[in-house]
Parts: sequence; structure tokens; C-alpha cells
Amino acid sequence: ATLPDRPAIVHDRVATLAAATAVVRGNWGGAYTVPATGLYPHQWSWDSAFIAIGLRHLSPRRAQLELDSLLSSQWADGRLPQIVYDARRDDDYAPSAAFWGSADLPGSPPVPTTGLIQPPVHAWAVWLVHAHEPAESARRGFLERAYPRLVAWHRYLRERRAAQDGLAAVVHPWESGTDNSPLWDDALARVPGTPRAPIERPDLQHADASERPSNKEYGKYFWLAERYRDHGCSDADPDHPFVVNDPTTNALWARAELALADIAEALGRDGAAHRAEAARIVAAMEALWDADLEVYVALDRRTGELVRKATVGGLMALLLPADVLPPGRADALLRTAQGPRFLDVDGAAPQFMAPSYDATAPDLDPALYWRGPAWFNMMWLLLEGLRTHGLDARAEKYVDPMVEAAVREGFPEYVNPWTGDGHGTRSFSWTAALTVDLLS
Ligand code: 9YW
Repeated sequence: ATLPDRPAIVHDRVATLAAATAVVRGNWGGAYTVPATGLYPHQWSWDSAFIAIGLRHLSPRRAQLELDSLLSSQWADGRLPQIVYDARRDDDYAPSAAFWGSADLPGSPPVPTTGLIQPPVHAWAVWLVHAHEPAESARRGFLERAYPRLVAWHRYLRERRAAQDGLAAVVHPWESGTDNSPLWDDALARVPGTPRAPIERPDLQHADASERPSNKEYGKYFWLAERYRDHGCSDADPDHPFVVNDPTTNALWARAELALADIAEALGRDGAAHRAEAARIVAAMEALWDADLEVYVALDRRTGELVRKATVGGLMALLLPADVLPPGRADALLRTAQGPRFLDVDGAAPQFMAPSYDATAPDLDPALYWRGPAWFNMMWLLLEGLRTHGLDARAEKYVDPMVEAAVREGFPEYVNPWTGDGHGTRSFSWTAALTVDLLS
């Protein structure tokens, strides 16, 4: 099977690198990069990891600082917060720092943050930043500083989020990084949409309402955030209505454990416990495997039921080498990734990127956030997954289409996978940073 040839590529490498660099530079906030100046004016957890992966090519020191500043906002229990607020910009985003009032919560850091988390891609990002310029990293003690904090972060996932069955649970759609994914529809159906706080939507000043979650969904997001906050963000609320195992979070956690092993070994320690932990997570993920769809899916902990829908996040176990996965699993995932649900490599029309949601699903919407559009972080991860399994040439074929989609409309947040049309906000940091990475 071959991917149909792309039409002539319009981007110019030098100009594209300059434009992408200008975006990440323009979004620099002093010690970290905001995801987008209007829509997301604070530091976001997994955004910083992807941004650092691009920044390492431009300035290894800035890439280190990006991750250092997130790691320094760690809670006493080890959690890395979803958002670290910049007090100077606290009227631009909802829910605000005042909504969380993190200073009043036990174990919170000195800076205001949310109490939620995001997918644990950080240890891997730290390793990639280090490995790009090991001497510069060693000179600044980057790994020594990061390692204990990353260990504490993973301990939080294991002890506070994975106590029952070894799979990390998320307690809010925001924690998955894929807010309105179809994976969360059923679980959200039992969440009240009536928070005490007013439902504010400053996001709608920066992106079209038809491309963002609905007010109904935001009501539920606010209600869940209030509930988690009102229980002290303690993970000890037995009746929290939204507790799900997300395939992206768990696959990235396993991948990050392998990176932690590399970090430990670079520091002259034994990495075996981290490799064993990665294997343990992969074994636990068997509970998420859907043998019919040939993809990992979500598990609703409140009902005990699998959410049998294929999302691009369900392919992220491709980031793990074949010998870490169960026999035959990598081949099955590669079939799904390249099949009609995602890249459709035998299909008639050339595709820019993989959709976030099953292309064969009747309710896919190619412009609506995590319900169809292609996202640059997920596609970057998928290309890494193809490369992990020796499909370098296949991955390479997507670099130009992906860069073209990024540059054509000014580094959009997400795009239509089939036309490349941009959606959401523009000058989005991880789109630009990962473009730098693809071209470096
Ligand atoms: C929100 C910042 C974040 C990303 C998430 C994406 C969106 C909405 O924006 O979240 O308000 O946090 O879904 O993955 O980290 O770019």
C-alpha cells in the first residue's frame, strides 16, 4: 500500500522555520510559553512538554526552563498541575485562579494552579531535551533537578490515581487533554450541568463557537471542577461521578516510565524499576484493549464498562517498543492507524493528518475540537509511533503535508484532516514548536 502523492508542497523550509520560531518566541511568557496568547494565557502542563520538544532545537536552555518552571509548580503530593496561572493575566481565562483558590488547599505550590492534571508526557520530554544537547544539560544539572520531581509525579499517578487496578484514572475531561472527546459523552451524561459559579466563556472571543465545546458541556466541566475542588482536590471522594481510564494518559505514562529509566541510567542509577513499571502499566492496559476495533479504548470506572470508540489516543501504545507490548499488538495497532479509521493509506484521497476520532464514525465532525479534527501533538506522537515500529518511510511521507497544514493558516490549533483547513485559535504554540521539530 502506498500513500497517494501529495500535491506540490507550498511551504519553504527556511521561511516556515522562521515563522514557527516567531510564534513560539511571541508566546514566550518569561519562564514558559503560553499555548496561545488570547485563548490560553497561562502555562499548560502537557503543552509545555510538547513546546520544549520543539524549543530544544532553538534554545536548549529555554527548553529546560520551560520544563523546570512546570516542575517547580509541583504539589506536595507530586501532582503536576494542568494549569499554572500567571496572576497578571487572570481575567482572560475561565475558570480563573480565584475559582481554584489553590493557596487554600493543602500541599499546593506557592504559585496559583488548578488542582487537575494532564497526560504525563513530561519525563519523555525531559529526556528528549537532555538527549539533544547532553553536555549543556549536564552543565546545568537538568536531569538531577528533574528526576526526583518526575519520580514524585509518577508516584502520584500510581498511588493516588491508579490505586485500584493499576490504571491511571482521570477525574475531569480536561485532565485527558481531549476535553470533548466522544469517549466522555456517556460519563458526562450523569454529571449535572449546573455549577454554582457562572459559566464564563472567554474562549468564545478567540475561537468560533461551532469549533468549541458547547455551553452544556462547559456547565458540566465547571460542575466537576467545583466538586473536585470542594473535596480539597484530595482524590478521596468516593462518589465523584466522572472517573475514567483514558488510553492516551496510560500509554503516555508507560512511555514516560521508559524515559525515566533512561534518565535514571544517565544519572548512574538503576533504571530497572522504571522499566518494570512500564511493563506493569502495559499489562494493566489489557483492560482497555478492544479486540474488535483493534484499538485501546476508555474504561468508565463508575459503570465498569468499556467505551468502545476509536480515537487517535487509542493508538498511543505505538510509542512503546514491540517487545514491551503483548505479541501481535503492534501489528494490530499499525493496521488500525493506517486503516480507514485514521490515516486510510489505501483510500482514494490523500490525507494531511489523522483525525482525532474514527473517520468512519457517523458523528465525526471535522471542525469540532476533539470530535474529528486533526491535532498536531497527536499526529506528532503517531509519527513517533510509526517510527518506533520501523515505519520511518511511512512517517516521513506525512511530514510535508503536516507542515503545510501548520503553515498555511498560521499554526492553527487543529485542522480538518482531509482539507488541511485550520480551526480553533491561530499561532498555537505546540503546532509551531512541533513544526520546528519536524523540520529540524
Ligand atoms: C482548556 C491548552 C489546552 C490543551 C488541551 C486542549 C485545550 C482546554 O487547550 O484545553 O481550556 O484547558 O484540549 O489539550 O492542553 O492548549
